[in-house]
Amino acid sequence: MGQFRFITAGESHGKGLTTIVEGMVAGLALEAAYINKELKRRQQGYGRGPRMGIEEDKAEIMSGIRYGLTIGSPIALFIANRDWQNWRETISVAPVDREAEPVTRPRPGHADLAGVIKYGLRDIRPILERASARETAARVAAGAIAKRFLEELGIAIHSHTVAIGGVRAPLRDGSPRHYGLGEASSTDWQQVENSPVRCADAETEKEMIAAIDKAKAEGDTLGGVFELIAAGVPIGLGSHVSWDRRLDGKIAQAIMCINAVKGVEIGAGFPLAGLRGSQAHDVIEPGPPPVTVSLSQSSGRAAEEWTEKAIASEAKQSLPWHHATNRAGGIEGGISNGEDIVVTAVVKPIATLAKPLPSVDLRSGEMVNAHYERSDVCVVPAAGVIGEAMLAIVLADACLQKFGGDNLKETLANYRHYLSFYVVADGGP
Ligand code: EPS
Repeated sequence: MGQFRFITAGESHGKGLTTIVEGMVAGLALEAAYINKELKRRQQGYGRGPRMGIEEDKAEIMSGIRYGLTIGSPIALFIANRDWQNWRETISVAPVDREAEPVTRPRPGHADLAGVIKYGLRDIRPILERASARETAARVAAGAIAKRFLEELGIAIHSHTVAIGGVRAPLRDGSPRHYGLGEASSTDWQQVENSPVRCADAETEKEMIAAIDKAKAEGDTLGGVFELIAAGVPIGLGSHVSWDRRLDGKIAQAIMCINAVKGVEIGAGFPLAGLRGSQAHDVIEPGPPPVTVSLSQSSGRAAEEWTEKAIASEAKQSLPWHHATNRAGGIEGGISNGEDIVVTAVVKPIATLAKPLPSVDLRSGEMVNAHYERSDVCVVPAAGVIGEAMLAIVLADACLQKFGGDNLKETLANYRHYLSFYVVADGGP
């Protein structure tokens, strides 16, 4: 990561989570309420466990903001763990008289076993505390800052649940997923926000809820698939020139590193394997692109406030060509091509089972059931919100690398200047 970076710290049942975000420009309007809204979205979702009833995630801004505006210095955020009150002895920073009983029954599919060996511990507790998806609250807080910045450039990011267990949402407008242009404009995002499983299709939503209920009753867990869409992305983020500058590579890493994610696709993804070259690509046609995204659609802001979005949209309209489809998911040769960026991720069923899988006790070497305290049944809806945060972080970083600037006005001026010569240059090498 380059211009825009962040690091998180904190154990799941420790005092709280800390994140430090570095590289954000000065002059960006940012309030805790904006970050807290994102934190709340992550906490919702049908299938979460009892822990979410305890926590009410709120970010305390410790630095980097003055009078509601960023000042260019690192932004430190703290999110308290309410549950820490119940774990003060177990997660004590200072030595205690009587240490907690060690966790010695590793859960298949979790970091438990490889973690204790790697870190030379006899207790799995420190591994599971940090491997816990609790850490993703800090990522969502960092991602909210990236999202706020991208809004200024007219870029909006959405997510929705495509599948839970074996239940799959129908394809939009009957066409194969990812193939249409203007994905963001063809989904009812308000409906997604209102859905407990973050799925816009009411019938599928019911089936997903029933599947979660069934898995819960049977002491099991469910995985699924979420989709991310970034709309309003300019042409030219990332680069084909070096492996580590390719935008799709950066996105894949940022999404794959979300807890429980086991697969990432960009655009048409894995089904491309079965297609011929003549079917797999997005034909370039003459004439300006069709207008697909209405200016006020992606957020609650009025159309006239979306100055940058309007400018970007106008710049796109000035091009003498357009893509007929979006199988590439908005990225060709590691460079954003101006279409919606479409990313899909597979979330495995989480490894903590109420009816635990067989394991081996690390102390006795005997066969036992894996460790269980309590857990979620399905985290796919929450994973989509975390995916939005990670995608926002990658895109904010890519925008800052491309357009630079130390204050927002400077960045926006650079952005407008770039858009002003969007049209293919005449002459040159
Ligand atoms: C998690 C186990 C559960 C989840 C937790 C992730 O927590 P606990 O062990 O306290 O019941 O609720 O997720 C969160 C706390 C969160 O904020 O998302 C795990 O083992 O990964």
